[in-house]
Amino acid sequence: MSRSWQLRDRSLPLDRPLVMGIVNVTPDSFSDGGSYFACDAAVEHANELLAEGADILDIGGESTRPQSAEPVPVEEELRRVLPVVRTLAKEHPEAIISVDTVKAAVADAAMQAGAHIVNDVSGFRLDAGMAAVCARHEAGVVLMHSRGSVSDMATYAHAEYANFLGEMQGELRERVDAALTAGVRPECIAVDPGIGFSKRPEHSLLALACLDRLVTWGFPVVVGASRKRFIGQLTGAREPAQRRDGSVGAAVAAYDRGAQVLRVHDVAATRRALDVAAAIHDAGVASA
Ligand code: HH2
Repeated sequence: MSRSWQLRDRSLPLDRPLVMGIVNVTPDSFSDGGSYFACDAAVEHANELLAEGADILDIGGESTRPQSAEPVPVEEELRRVLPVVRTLAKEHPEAIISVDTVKAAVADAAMQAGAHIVNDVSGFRLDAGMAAVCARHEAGVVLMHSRGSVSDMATYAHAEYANFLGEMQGELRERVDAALTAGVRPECIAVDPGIGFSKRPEHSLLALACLDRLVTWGFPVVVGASRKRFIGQLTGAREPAQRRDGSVGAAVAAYDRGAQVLRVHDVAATRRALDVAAAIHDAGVASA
């Protein structure tokens, strides 16, 4: 099946696994830096990820990490994200730029600055204006499953399920239907089960194991398992930065179950692993 994902004036073919490289612009991670240094460092990091084979750059100015998930005011998020989007759009006009935000004002400004995708970890739940902004710009959208607010969506505060797969898929489907009703074109939509978001490790494993159920909806499937807690638990790697090998394993397993976009920190390793997995997949298709 050769399809594509529509992103404003771009059409991204889905005939090979796509790597979405993570670029965080959170000045707290650049301890002594003001926004200028955070921007510089983010652009440099993005340049490295492109050289390593990233297909999409995902720029985020608000963390959902449990230990640092303070909501960021809209002006501050704009101050962090916009200079990076503008610089990358100018320096790499061919690059596909995604903005990781739950705020319509940030999405709108990022589109005007040259971004192509809105990656909303709330699936348009947290800002009533988000769907209209995305529809107006004909942006590519990633609708991710989560529950709760930015502050608690990556915790276990809402991780209670009677029937995990049924509830997760039902809630995500509601977000897809809301986007369609608001005028987002189906060919612009991708879905994401939200690994680690309002999910205990067993939920994340089940979401990955049963990814094929989301794939049958016909939208591209995005998976962001990179460096997440369940990988730390499975591999014993306490520090997120030590979780590369486990993350590559998760990316390959997700691709094997039909995911087309893998959101990762370690682009080079994931790219190489996915190229091998894709060659094996294609050889199987060719011989069938
Ligand atoms: N996970 C995080 C952020 N954005 N977007 C999508 N589509 N899917 C994900 O799984 C996803 C996401 C996790 O965010 P955070 O904990 O802030 O860390 P990082 O951005 O370094 O992954």
